[in-house]
Formats: sequence, C-alpha cells, structure tokens
Amino acid sequence: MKQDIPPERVQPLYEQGSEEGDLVIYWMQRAQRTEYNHALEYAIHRGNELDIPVVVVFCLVDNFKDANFRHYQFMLEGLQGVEKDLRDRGITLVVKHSDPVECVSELSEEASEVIVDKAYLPQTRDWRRELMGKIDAPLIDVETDLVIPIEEASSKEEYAARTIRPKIDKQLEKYLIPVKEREVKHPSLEISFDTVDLDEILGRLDIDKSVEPVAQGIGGTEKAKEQLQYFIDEKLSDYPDLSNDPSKDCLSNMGPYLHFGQISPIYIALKVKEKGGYGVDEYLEQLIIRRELAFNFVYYNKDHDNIDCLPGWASKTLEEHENDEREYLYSEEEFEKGDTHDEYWNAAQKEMLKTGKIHGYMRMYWGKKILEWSERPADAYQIALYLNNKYELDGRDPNGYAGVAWCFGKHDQAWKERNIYGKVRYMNANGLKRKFDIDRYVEQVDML
Ligand code: FO1
Repeated sequence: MKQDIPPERVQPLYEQGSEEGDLVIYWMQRAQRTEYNHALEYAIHRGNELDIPVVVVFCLVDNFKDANFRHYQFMLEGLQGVEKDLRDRGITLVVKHSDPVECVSELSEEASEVIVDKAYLPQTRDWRRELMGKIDAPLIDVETDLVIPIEEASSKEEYAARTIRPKIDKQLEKYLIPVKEREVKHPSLEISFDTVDLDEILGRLDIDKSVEPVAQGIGGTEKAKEQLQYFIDEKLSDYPDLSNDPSKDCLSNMGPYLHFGQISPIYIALKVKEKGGYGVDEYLEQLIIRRELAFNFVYYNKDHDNIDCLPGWASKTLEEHENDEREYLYSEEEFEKGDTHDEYWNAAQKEMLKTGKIHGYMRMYWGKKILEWSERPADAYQIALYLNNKYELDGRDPNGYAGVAWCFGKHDQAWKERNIYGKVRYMNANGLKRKFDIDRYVEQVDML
C-alpha cells in the first residue's frame, strides 16, 4: 500500500523544545482547507498517537506583502468554511489577529508538537525560520500544496518546463494519491481560547482598503469544488482547443483557490483524471508541470521578484536593446488606469481591475506590451509585478511571479531578434486579431 503521507513530505524544522504540552498545534498558514491536507492529517495522526487533542491556529496579519482588501475578503470567506469543517471533525480553529511568530511561539508553551504546512516564498519562509528561535516545542513542516515535494522534484533551479517535466513525471505514481481523513480520537471543541470573530474582523484589519472585492461569497473550498466540477463537466474536453481564446471562458479558474490553499492540486488532478478523455493531458500540464516549475523558480531564485532573475541570454538581449526608440511610453498610472492607445491591452487591464484576473493568453500580451511601452525593461518588470500583485486575486503567488518573468524571457527560448524585445518572444495585436474574435473579448470586458 502506498503511503498517503510519505516521509518526503515531512521535515522536522526544529527538534528541541519541551514535548510536555497537552496539545498538538497545527499552524495552518498556506493550506487553508480541511480536505486533502497532509499537514492537518499528520497533526491528527500525532494527536492520536500522543493521546492529546489537536488545535488549529491561523494568524491574521495586517501587512501581508502587496495584499489588500480584495484578497483578505476572499481569504476570510475561505477561513469561515475551514472553521465549520474543522468543527464538524471535532477540532477547534483559533484565529488570532497577530504576528505569527509571536502568536505560535506563545501557544507552543502548551504544545507537545507544532505542525506547519510548507511555504515557498520569502515572507512566509522567514516566519518559519524566525519561529525556530522562539518556539517551545518541536516544529515539523509538512508539504501539501505541491503534487511532488519541491526538493524531491529538483534540488536546483530548473531551466524550463522541458527540464522539470521528466523529473516530475517519473514521481507522479508515488505522490499523486488521495489523502485519507483520519478519525479524531481526542476532540478539542471543549477547550476554550480567545479567538477572533471571522464575521467582523475584516473591517478591523489595518490594510489597504482601496481595491474593491471582485464579488461576495466566492472564496472557500466549497466554491472551489463547485467551480472545478463545472469545469470538468462543461469545459475540460474543449480545453486543448479553446483555453487560449480570450473570447471563450474555457479555463478552470482554480488560481485564487490554489493560491490560498483552499483546494489541493492533488484533489484537482485526481478529479480531472477520473473524468478522463480529451483535455486531461493539456490541463495537467498546466496544473502540475507549469505550476510546479513556477514554485521551483521562486524557491530557488532569490531574484524572482526582479529582472535579475532572467537567464543570461534574456538579460543580455534586453540590455542591448534598452536604448531602442519606443513608439509609445506610459507611466505606471496610465497603465494602472488602462489608459493606453491599445484597446486590447486596456481591456485586459480592465478585466483585471474588475474581476481580479486576466485571461491567461491576454496576460502574456499584457506583460509583453508593458515591456514595449516602458522606458527601461527593469521599470516595466516592476510595473507588471506591481499591477499583478495588487489586482489579481492570485497575484503574490509563485505562478504570478513566474508569469511576469516569462514575459521577459524566463522559462522560454530565444527568438528572432527585433526592436526593444531583442531575442525575447514578441506578441502583437495582429496576432490577436488573426487568432481570435478579439473584439468580442473587448465587448465582454466592457459589459462586466
Ligand atoms: N497568510 C497568513 O498566515 N496570514 C495572513 O493574514 C495572510 C494574508 C494574506 C493576504 C493575501 C495573500 O495573497 C496571502 C496572504 N497570506 C496570509 C498567505 C497565504 O496564506 C499563503 O501563504 C500564500 O498565499 C502562499 O503564496
């Protein structure tokens, strides 16, 4: 029998500290769900072994990098579902409005063991590192948000999809397996804790409130599963032919749910495989290979948030063309308002302002044109990242960083040399017109 929590997913981060407490604490940070969550199941397993209850804690911070009201609202909707689902399993969710390092180290005084889900970006990796110096119990990291544990997939930064694909493919059989729900032997519902009221905390957070939510009631595991089922039933078989077309909504829209860990990529992949047929391979290429390449990028490349992350050929060619004349130049504010001469570009920007996402194909065009219409590639890079992180529901995600980097040549190859772009792949409006009914896309955005 294959193990649903193989040892490669479990890594002790800190092995000192008292094991005297009478709780197992699961610090839920990235994987904000109760299904297909290896970290939660591992915590329950440890609680059962030690004959003590498990308590789950989530720490709300005011200053999550580049985040604002739009993102917090979506995340909090998900946490309301988590609270209920945990209660149904006999487990208490404690939510604190506090710095995670302080909050978890304080709670650890009552713990025999603290479990946390694995992080990939600097801010959340730093939280774990800082905690190691302060915690009063062993700390164990459990990896649950990638199909293949990141260091098992590769021990270094990968060059492109073609280099990581074989490494992932050969391990799928071992890691792409369902996660069993363990029975909770010692419920924690009777233990009382000070906890934040999720219904009223949003207004009290000290966060940027200038960016409106895209809609109410769309966050959380239940909504994620509904959307996934709809995609599988109605769109999957058209995915290879229509997913690139901005005028057809043939995407799964799983990005925001994956970003906040409200759904597991393993769950998605197994559901899609269960349906089978045309579209499965193409979708899994995006969900597993491309997504896990993006995680590999942010995990191993310290410059993933700036232009220095590019491969040598791309940096060199962009530098050689830095002083090429630009026909159009726009400021960050003009880009932000969607106020350029190009109605397709403006439509993409407006789609993002209104809905928190840009259609995948238009997102490539959008990033390429920021490069073309900015004074220097380094400025363009920062503008694209700033807009992406501020407005996309799943900005600030490894996929977002990799998506911006791709527009500047990352994970791609050299093409025919031309003005401004050098050898970086070029895209233009005529291509959009030739391939799609792009005016229909503009009309659709206008009607949003
Ligand atoms: N993680 C937390 O532990 N606490 C937060 O208050 C929090 C806010 C937040 C806001 C926007 C956002 O995009 C992510 C946020 N995260 C927060 C991180 C999140 O839980 C995941 O770690 C990341 O989404 C992973 O990339």
